Amino acid sequence: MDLAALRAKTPDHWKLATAIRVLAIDAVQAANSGHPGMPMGMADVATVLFRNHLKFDAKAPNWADRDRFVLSAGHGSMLLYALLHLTGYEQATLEEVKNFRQWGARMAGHPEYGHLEGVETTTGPLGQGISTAVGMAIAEKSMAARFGKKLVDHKIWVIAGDGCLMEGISQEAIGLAGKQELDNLIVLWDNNNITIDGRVTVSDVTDQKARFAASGWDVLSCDGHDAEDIDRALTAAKKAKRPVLVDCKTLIGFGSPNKADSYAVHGAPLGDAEIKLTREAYGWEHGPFVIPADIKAEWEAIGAKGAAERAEWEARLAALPAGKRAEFERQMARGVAPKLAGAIRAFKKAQSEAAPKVATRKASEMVLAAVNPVVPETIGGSADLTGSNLTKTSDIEDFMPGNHKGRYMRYGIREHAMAAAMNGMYLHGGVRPYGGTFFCFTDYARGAMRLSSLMGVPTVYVMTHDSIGLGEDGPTHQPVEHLAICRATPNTWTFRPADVIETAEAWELALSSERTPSVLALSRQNLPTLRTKHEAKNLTAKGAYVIAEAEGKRQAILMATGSEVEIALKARALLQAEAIGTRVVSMPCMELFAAQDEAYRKRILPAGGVRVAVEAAIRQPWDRWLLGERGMERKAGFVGMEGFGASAPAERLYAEFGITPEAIAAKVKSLL
Ligand SMILES: Cc1ncc(C[n+]2csc(CCOP(=O)(O)OP(=O)(O)O)c2C)c(N)n1
Repeated sequence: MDLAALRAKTPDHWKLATAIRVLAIDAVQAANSGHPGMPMGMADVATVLFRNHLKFDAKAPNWADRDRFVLSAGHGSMLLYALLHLTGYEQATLEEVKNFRQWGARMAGHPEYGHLEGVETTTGPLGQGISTAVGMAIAEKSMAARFGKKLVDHKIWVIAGDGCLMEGISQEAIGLAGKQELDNLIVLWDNNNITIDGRVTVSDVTDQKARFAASGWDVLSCDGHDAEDIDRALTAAKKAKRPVLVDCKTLIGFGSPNKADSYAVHGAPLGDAEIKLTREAYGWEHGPFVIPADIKAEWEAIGAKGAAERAEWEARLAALPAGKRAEFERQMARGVAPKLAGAIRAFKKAQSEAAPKVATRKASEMVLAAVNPVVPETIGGSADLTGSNLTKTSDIEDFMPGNHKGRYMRYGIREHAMAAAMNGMYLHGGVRPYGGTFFCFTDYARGAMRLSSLMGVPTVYVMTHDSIGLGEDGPTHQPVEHLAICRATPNTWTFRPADVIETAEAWELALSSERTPSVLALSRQNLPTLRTKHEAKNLTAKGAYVIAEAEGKRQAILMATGSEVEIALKARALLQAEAIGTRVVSMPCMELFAAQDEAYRKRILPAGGVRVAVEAAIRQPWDRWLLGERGMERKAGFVGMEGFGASAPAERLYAEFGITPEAIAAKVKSLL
């Protein structure tokens, strides 16, 4: 690559792009860790993008109609941080750049949502960014359809590397984007043919361009170091009628005389000697972290060029009728729908009187039928299990090309991309996503579910068929460890409601949550309404509560969730018949119970007597409530699963695995 020729061809561009490169090099060197190669290689593409195409205003990082920029190749975080610093984002100070990757720094190892304005989503787990961006593109289309293009008309730009494209989730995501003809989504592929192990070709021969084309994308190419060629490709990409992949041919570690185009520059500091040589190659005469004032000023002008457009947009927003404007602002700010609480209360009142015997997945559908009409920002969906998850209500239509007012996503058999897209919808603003699959297949969605928790994105996961209670489909479909996994994940509410009332309460909490995602583990089998006396208060909000008090002297406490609460209540009847006073505690959400003060927890789980937990899943999460919290090992027992399930009708499985009222009663008596 002839650096001198490139420099001579577009000298202004060269200075701007080199400023990114040297900041990345210096920050990685100072931190003694990080990934300089990718920022060095993609600085030219990023410079053209920010300079000529990206709609943004560095002084208003949260402007609703800004273009979104997602650095899917999150290891190249210094590319993003350098851009935010240079263009003048207030939080992205030079001090922060110098503090890259250190304790308390906004500029974390990989870009983290919520740490630094301008970081639109957390990336680093490869493939997540590009898939999250698909959700942002869907949200943009939805908002544009609901509020008009004068208010919502922007693009989602992604930089993705070979690693992002090799991850399986990327195929799920691009398939979804292609089908939806998301012409607001442009992916810039850092095609440098290098990963950590060496050349991409040591592990992959995929024709990426053919793959994207086969999935319904337009595909363009450019020389990723030639500013004019990049600009030509990006200009064309904006006019496409489908999502676009731009193949940007680049060199990793561009400009480093001894390390460019090799894996050596992917994830290690260049070292002082090589930095010196690289600076010389760039013709950059300034010391570490020094950006000459004229170059910084030029970058800040780029950061400010969207200000006028933003002012015009603000004026259009201000000119809206007050009601419409308030609704737009509420949805973008992710405020709770004002009619949600009332709808849930009315629903609970009606259902506690009607007392239906329905599966909690069906109960969830009934709740959604009450909620969707009054919460216009929900977008539901399922990974091809709509009739099983019962996630579609009759008032909402499919989201599809030509009907972006539709609020139901046909995600296809793409659990992982569904979860990532839901994160993206929420992060974009204006949408509260929920989506379903079988609880067992949370495994397939897990990478993105973890990011919901890490980012504090209150996605709602509607996970039906929550135990051996699903019956004949057998152990491949019967979750046993999944409740434990969800409960082990920080910042996750795992709800397992026992009846239609608890299901409504769980939905209310999930749709009011500001920072915590919810997993609703819902039954396939019918369950009776247990709460037949209406209480306006949301009892599920406490995580656990006494659903049946002991008569006479209390000798035992049964704790259960979901479908096992009914079984525990039957066990209680057997025990009470033998004058063994037994309390039953329903525990629909362990995390919320753990968050209550000790006085409340002690009231629900006082010391003394026998404790038995009942759940058709593994014991692990119950130990705290059995052994801790005033419990005693010799007085504690568990009735549930020890291994995988089996294929048979549900009733037979419960009998064979010993999750019955009789077995529970026997367990209690053996511990008395
Ligand atoms: C899901 C996931 N797996 C593995 C990694 C570790 N990892 C970080 S970067 C990388 C290689 C990425 O190659 P590429 O996208 O081509 O980046 P480049 O070498 O061009 O910087 C790997 C395997 C990761 N961050 N995420």
